[in-house]
Amino acid sequence: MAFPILTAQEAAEVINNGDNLGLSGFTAAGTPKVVTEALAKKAEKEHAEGRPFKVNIFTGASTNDHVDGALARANAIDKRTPYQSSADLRKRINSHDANYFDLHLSELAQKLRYGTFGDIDVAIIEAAHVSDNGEILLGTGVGMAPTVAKMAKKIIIELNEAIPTSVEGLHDIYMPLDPPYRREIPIYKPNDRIGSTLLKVDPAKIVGIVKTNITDGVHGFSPLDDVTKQIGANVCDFLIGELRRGAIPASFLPLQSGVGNIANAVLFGLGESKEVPAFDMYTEVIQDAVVDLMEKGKCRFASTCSMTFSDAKMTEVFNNIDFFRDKILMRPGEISNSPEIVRRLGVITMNTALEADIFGNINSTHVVGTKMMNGIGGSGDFTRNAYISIFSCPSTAKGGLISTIVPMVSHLDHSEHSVDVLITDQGIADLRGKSPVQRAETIIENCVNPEYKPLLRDYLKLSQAGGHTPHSLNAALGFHSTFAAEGDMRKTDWSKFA
Ligand code: 0RQ
Repeated sequence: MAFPILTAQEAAEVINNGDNLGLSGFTAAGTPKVVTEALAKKAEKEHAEGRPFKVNIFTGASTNDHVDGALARANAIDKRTPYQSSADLRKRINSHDANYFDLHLSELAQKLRYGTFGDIDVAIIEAAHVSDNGEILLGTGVGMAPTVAKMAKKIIIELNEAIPTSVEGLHDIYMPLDPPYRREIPIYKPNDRIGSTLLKVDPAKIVGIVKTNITDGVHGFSPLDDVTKQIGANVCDFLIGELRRGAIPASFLPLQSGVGNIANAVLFGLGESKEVPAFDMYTEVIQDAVVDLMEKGKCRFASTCSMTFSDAKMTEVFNNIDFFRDKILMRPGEISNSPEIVRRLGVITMNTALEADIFGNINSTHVVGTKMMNGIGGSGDFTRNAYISIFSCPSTAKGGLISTIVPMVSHLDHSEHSVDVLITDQGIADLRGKSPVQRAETIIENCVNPEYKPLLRDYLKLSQAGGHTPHSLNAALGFHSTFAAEGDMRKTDWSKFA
């Protein structure tokens, strides 16, 4: 092999304080696993000797504990974008130890190429194979690998022997031209292949190969609880209703679904439905449920950025790879999440809210308005350009102490203009074509938990004089301030906000 074999520690020595690091992968899938652990140890040693050591991390989406967890625990992250889901990093972000900025996933690769955030000093790319001339067979996720490999001054390959080379053919590597030379991205059907199966990099930039044998370590799903099942059933009922009235073509449309138990429940419900025909997905992540749907013939094809499967499911897929070869294409995030393609294909999008307000604005990211949860992820890329955009969430959180439907969202990620339908365990609010007051009435009657309905009906009365989108500016965040003071939004007393 043309490239030196390095230990993770030797590879970490290539990385300096203040470097911009670009990583392959999207979620835990396809994300490096050993060099960042060694880097965290190096940072701890530097800190112990009184020297500063932090790096800036640019990735496709969230990562894994080997990256965000290890580096956050070592307090070795300065800038971080565009999405994360690590409890340790979340603490660093909310205490201002790490400077996180939240970004639509489709935008980061192009913003890097535009020069917005400076150079990429080192790219760490997980691979199933690399040839002497620099052709890389990526692993279970792509993320921003093409862009960071192109921009990086140095490339470290993590050659992961847990990934069989039979994954060749599942990737579709394509990089759009940048303005002012940009043309359309030529995807007209979800399964149109537009790029190459391998990522070609300049071999002179590869400083070495670190061998690993570590799986992505994605956990399986917990059994669906009644609330999640009910949300899934409500989303299915809505989609079947649209199909029956002809608002969705009989051949159906491609689906995007976010991550987590609700997305899993929705896909499970669609798989069970006799009325929903076999469908395609144009999405950013596929999880275990999609494998089952493919095996049942219900999902024909999925365009994605990663295969975020549990280890058991991944083994099943690797063992039966020829069955999946024409059913999955993994693309860079700027293609899997491309607003242009989402709008062209008519993608029906399904994402999760932390909180929604009675007018249909969505907070996906900030717990009680200030504490970062994960980030906006790809939800905005899809929502804003959807054929129909759906948000769902349980009607309450923390055992009922929090109503997820509030008078005014405490942080805004998706505005009322982009949100078509809101669905909770209580029911469905179709917001399309409704004025703000009509939306509020529909959301309160159909989606709000019974314990909170009287309070929100009273809020609407209290604010009725207030114009097109009526609010009482004193009381608009009354649920949140009551929760902060008394730990229970049900104790809200509007007379205190008069
Ligand atoms: O808290 O963890 O302490 O139990 O928030 O809530 O209901 O378990 O939901 O795991 O599906 O996450 C929006 C965060 C939902 C996620 C979000 C508390 C609740 C619980 C988690 P605990 P659930 P999920 C695909 C597309 C944005 C990006 C996106 C997300 C915890 O779906 O990050 O959609 N989405 N990307 O108790 C205070 C509220 C709350 C609340 C819930 N209103 N106030 N706490 N919680 N509602 C992904 C990618 O782009 C890769």
